[in-house]
Amino acid sequence: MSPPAATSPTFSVAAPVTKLPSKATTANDYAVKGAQASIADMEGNWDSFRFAPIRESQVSRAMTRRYFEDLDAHAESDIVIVGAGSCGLSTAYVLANRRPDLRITIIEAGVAPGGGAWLGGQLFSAMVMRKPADAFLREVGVPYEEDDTGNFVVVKHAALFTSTLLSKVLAMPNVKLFNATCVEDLITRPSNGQDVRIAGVVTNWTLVTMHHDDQSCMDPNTINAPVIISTTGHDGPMGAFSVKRLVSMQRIEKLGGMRGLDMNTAEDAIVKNTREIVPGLIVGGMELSEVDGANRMGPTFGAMVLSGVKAAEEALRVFETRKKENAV
Ligand code: 48N
Repeated sequence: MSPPAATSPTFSVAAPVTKLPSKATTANDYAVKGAQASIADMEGNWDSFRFAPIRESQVSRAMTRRYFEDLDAHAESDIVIVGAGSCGLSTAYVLANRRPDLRITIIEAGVAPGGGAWLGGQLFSAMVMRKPADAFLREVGVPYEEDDTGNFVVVKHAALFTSTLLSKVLAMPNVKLFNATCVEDLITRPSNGQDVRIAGVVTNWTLVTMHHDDQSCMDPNTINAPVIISTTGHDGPMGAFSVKRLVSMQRIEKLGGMRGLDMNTAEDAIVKNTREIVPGLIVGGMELSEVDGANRMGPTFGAMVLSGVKAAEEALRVFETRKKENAV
């Protein structure tokens, strides 16, 4: 006999109202679908203030129902972006705007997306972007100051850039961010004989991924997609994940290894060389410096956003090719 399904009392919900009684201050005043109290209704009325009623299971169901609906839908994605740093988020912003018809999935190992873009450099707040990356800031709507040289702009706090970009990306209906989730392998398909092309990602909760060595096997989950964009950076516990995995699966021979800091050389190279490294896998941002042996640029972020713009362009080219080949 199946266990009794937990049933929560169903609250009777009155017809949606557009306007609350003039001074809505009791819980019942709010607990009508569509009712919208204002802050002014509450100010000065704290003695009688109460939240609308709830049952804990309703919170659980509100979260889990949506999460697993998303997981089910995104099991087949059009494009997966690995890493929600400045490059990955810029890629997602461009892709989702240019192709609202595509199902875009972002996998971010950290609880907090944003990667290294919450601070400018050495924990200083301001973020520098060399022109013409200011064009991206204007498109996203991030305020900045022009430097007197005319060669670069400064966002007063890196978190202003990252939070603005993140809010725009998360608000897009065709984008889903799975954070605290790690890509711990790549899905492959045979391609041209002994080669393989990338056809999806293998994921696990990041906390599980971090403990494969000290726990028994904990199998992963999977997401199929014809195009993967890897922007896992060069830093942190999982930096350059995908290109390191290509070496360990002997799909590429070795990594070039990131070179010393040279802003002028580094930023042009990262943007120009953002590309499909192996069929189905595009690499951008600082992960690219590891595979190409490119210089690092240090605390300037223009290459990250414009590498994202180029990665999005490359991804759409690859996506259309795969669609023609019907290669999934
Ligand atoms: O910010 P990062 O590290 O990477 P990018 O390429 O978006 O931006 C790089 C930039 O922050 C710099 O390093 C600057 C310009 N400095 C350069 C220099 O010379 O020092 O973001 C990568 C994201 C992080 O949030 C990671 O948590 C995440 O990728 N990540 C992963 N997410 C899921 N699965 C993985 N396997 C994984 N590995 C990393």
